[in-house]
Amino acid sequence: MSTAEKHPVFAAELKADGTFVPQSNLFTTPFGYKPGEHRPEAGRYRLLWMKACPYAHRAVIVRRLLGLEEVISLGTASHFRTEYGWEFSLDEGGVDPVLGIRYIKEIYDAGDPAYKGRPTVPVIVDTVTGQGANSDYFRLTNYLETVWSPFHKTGAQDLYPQQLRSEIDALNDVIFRDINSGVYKAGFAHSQAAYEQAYDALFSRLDELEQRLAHSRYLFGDFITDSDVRLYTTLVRFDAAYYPVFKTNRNRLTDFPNLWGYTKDLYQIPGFGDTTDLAAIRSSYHASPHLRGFAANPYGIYPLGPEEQDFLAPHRREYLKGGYSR
Ligand SMILES: N[C@@H](CCC(=O)N[C@@H](CS)C(=O)NCC(=O)O)C(=O)O
Repeated sequence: MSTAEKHPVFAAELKADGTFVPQSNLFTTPFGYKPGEHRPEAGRYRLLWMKACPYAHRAVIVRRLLGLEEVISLGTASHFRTEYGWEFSLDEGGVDPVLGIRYIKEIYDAGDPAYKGRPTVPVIVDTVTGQGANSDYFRLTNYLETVWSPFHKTGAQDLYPQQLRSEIDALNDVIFRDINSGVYKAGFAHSQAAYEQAYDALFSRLDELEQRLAHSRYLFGDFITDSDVRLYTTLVRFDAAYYPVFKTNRNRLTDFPNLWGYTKDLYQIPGFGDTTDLAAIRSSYHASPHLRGFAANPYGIYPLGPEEQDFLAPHRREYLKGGYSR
């Protein structure tokens, strides 16, 4: 495809050299307790997601790990994109039962009637005003981990420990640039050079993390942090979606012994595997109308593997008690 024939959904985000540069977020007012911020409040906010999206999935995992299910409600759009974007077709009557909306686009249109970007998930909506509160997919988990702490369940783990924040932030930046967004930069590239650049950066970063995880059960030791959630949501989609559809195929996740064991380990922890819908992931990336062209999939066939049993196999990482070397 030449750069003259840009993909209709992503056209605004494709540069002249064929590079994919994601749009910026519409709802960016932080959660917090200062004037002008969205004050955390139990029962007021609703997180909207669709199950195939790695960025939305990480907010859903953190919500579960921190025990915020009763505090922030969850609305689930279908993982098949319509011409108007994500639709609540899984719900009775095709509308979100709390917000009464049919499309996530309605939240974006209400926030900015002139909005021309893609209406994306995750987005947290204020159910009192019906307005979008925050769609900052990069920071959303950090808000849940910090300013939402008065609402965490008793004994919730600290996913963003104060003394590690600068290291977590630095690692999150490279995980985002080369891995989370890296697979999209490869998949949505409209030039060979842009694809190869993203592919090389992705696999050199995965090689680096493969080494890091040889001696450390999780990225920072024997405890889970925000960085593990971010890495997991891309890895668990890798062989099902990115390898075949986005052509990130130097090798599969299962060819990296440590990254594969690490992904199974996380999958088997409540909050990770039980929020991962492999069937939704497989069918969305392969057969959602807006992605079919990337997989040259004119008939919308989607694959049956990998399956849950693959992720439930023994990982044998329990003996790794930490020891990640800085
Ligand atoms: N909010 C970010 C990232 C989140 C994102 O890309 N979400 C995807 C799903 S993973 C989405 O909602 N896409 C909507 C669409 O493509 O229309 C963005 O605007 O690019």
